[in-house]
Amino acid sequence: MRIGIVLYPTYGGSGIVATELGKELARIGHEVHFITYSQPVKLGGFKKNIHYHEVRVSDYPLFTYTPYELVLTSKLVNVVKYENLDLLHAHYAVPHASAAYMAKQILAEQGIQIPLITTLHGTDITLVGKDSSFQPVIEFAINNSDVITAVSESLKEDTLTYFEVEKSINVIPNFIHLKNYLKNPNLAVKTKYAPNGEKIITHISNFRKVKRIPDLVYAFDEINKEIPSVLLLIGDGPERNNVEELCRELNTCESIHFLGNIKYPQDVLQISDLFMLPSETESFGLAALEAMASGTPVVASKTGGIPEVVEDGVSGLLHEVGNIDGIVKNGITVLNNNEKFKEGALRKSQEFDLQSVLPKYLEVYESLLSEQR
Ligand code: GMT
Repeated sequence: MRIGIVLYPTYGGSGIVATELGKELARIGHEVHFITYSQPVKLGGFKKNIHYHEVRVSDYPLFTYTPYELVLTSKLVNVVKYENLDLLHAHYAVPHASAAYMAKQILAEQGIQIPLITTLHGTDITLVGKDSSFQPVIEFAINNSDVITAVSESLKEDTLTYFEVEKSINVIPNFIHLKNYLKNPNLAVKTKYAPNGEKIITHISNFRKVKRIPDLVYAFDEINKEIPSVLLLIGDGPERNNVEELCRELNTCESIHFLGNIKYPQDVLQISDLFMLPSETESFGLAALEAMASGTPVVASKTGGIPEVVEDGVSGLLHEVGNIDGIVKNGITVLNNNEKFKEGALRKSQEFDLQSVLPKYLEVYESLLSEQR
């Protein structure tokens, strides 16, 4: 198959899942065309069957806002037409699914039929989708894609709650390549951050408000009083300055390290004793799955799709959103029973190995193409 993948190229989970899906499809022999505005962070170097088409937006003096969606649409039309694509897979509803729908209509006028699969990732529904300035476009894009997939049952439910959806939604969970996560931990790095055998607690996110990182910092401060620990914060985003200020206020900066974006987070997760994700909402929680696959148990909010990924009491412990005492209590319990939870985390992560999830996408692609013939 010749498959076009439209995605965000950044560190967000939707871009990571889309890139890993494309890389595996290419590895098993399909021709994959990534279409986005910059090289996807996880794409890596020169590989067989992988093509990258950059959407280049020029600044015209007339435009106050440069119309990325239109340039993307034109790019999609050209890539489908000249690379002879069999299908388009849009990750994230806006602007990817809506641009892909417009490209589909333009191509239809030229006698080219291109099936469109849209994967909903979460914030396109739970945050952006609720915003009335996007709602009609997202609803239209959902109803006019040939197939809709969502990354968790919870996201499917949210989509049905917020939108008038006429189509059925297939749940295909996120996945990871398990074999990339189980490596020997780098003990020299561990000693650098935890020279006196402190426990290592880790968080990874794009530092948006929805991640509730202050809850984590307050809870860490309490846990550290009971069990000497360090907190490694990975990622970057709008809340980082506030979080840095908070750790200065709490006088806990010595134990908190801001590491910024890291391409292979498993290197940090493998030396961690606990991963924390106190989000307000999370359609899936890919970072929690990455932690589990690295053998690191998770303490996270009982919200959205997280309970589908983190098995409460087995691969970690879940707390109500914003319950800082709950985070502290669960954190201490997991650190004191680390081996049991590590085992549970590894076991649960196996359900989400790429090898078990990929066939579900292939089945969708094949059934769409056979309808087309
Ligand atoms: O979590 C983010 O802020 C990034 C966002 C994205 O669009 O990449 O993540 C969403 O999609 C991920 C991949 O499907 C999910 O694992 C995240 O849970 C989801 N984020 C939220 O729902 C807040």
